[in-house]
Amino acid sequence: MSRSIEKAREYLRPTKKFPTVWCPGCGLGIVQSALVRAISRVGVEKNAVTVVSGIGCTGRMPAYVDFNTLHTTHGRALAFSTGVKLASPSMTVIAVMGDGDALAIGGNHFVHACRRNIDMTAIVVNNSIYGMTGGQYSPTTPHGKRGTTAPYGNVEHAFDTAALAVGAGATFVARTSVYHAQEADRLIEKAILHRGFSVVEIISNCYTSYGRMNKYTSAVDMLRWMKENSVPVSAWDKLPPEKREGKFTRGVISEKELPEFIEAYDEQGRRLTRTPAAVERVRDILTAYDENADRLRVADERSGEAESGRGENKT
Ligand SMILES: Cc1ncc(C[n+]2csc(CCOP(=O)(O)OP(=O)(O)O)c2C)c(N)n1
Ligand code: SF4
Ligand SMILES: [Mg+2]
Repeated sequence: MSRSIEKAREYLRPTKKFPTVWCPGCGLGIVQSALVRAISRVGVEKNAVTVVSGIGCTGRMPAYVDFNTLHTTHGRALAFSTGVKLASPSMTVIAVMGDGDALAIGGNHFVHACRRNIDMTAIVVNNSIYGMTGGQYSPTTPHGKRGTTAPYGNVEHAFDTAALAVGAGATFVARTSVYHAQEADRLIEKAILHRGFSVVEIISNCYTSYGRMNKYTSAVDMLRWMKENSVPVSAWDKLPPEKREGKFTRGVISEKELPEFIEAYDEQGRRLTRTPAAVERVRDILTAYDENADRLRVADERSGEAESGRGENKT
């Protein structure tokens, strides 16, 4: 058996959960393979990895990959991921979210996770639509494109997910597409190795809920669009503005070093406990807390006695 098949067996749940629920030609299988290859290359123990998702077709991924997995609520993958990471800082935590999951219902969580810089990775599978629920337009549906809730074309303008992540403070931001499958695993690998909050946006195809409605002829036609309309970051600046229209950049878009949240928080705690005044203050707070608890207990006992006294009078 080849090494890659061995790895696939080790990191997937083929006997329990396959075949997947995904439609033939869906980009999600490519994203999942890229994720598995990236984790395999990083070489982290599979029990030291947690993959978290919200809801949607993308949200099904934790069923198929054999790490610690959480399939949570719509828009809250990053909240659960934050909990996992704070409880277990040595864990490699990866949240996999659809565009609706990450940027509509989870938009608030997304921007604050970017700002907070906790050492975890967010993979946003951007298929420009709510795939699972049948094609409602999402915050990344391009202007003019159709969805079941925009039958005459979307009048809104789409988020640029990567630009949003950079603006909100994410310290590693990259983008690619499912057509560029090998680039996808290289970027996920870099994102996992980055110390801080990393975002990888993967432009994906949903022929069932988006492609058909927008005059693509097949899933392959959508992959062709990705090939022809993406530009490596290094070539973008040389492109005249009129040739940029409707295209997206791919590669590492932004990378910087900033103190990681858990390290910064721990360091602050160490600094405070080294200050005698801070120790004194914590002691005062705990004493006040104990005294208050005593007062409440006594009040409770008294009201219990009064209740039973009233009961006795009635009989
Ligand atoms: C709180 C809540 N609101 C709405 C839904 C219905 N719902 C399920 S999946 C989904 C959209 C999924 O779109 P996206 O996140 O882009 O994932 P995709 O299916 O495209 O991968 C919605 C609105 C839900 N499950 N929970
Ligand atoms: S509905 Fe779209 S996103 Fe969902 S599995 Fe089918 S092709 Fe993929
Ligand atoms: Mg989607």
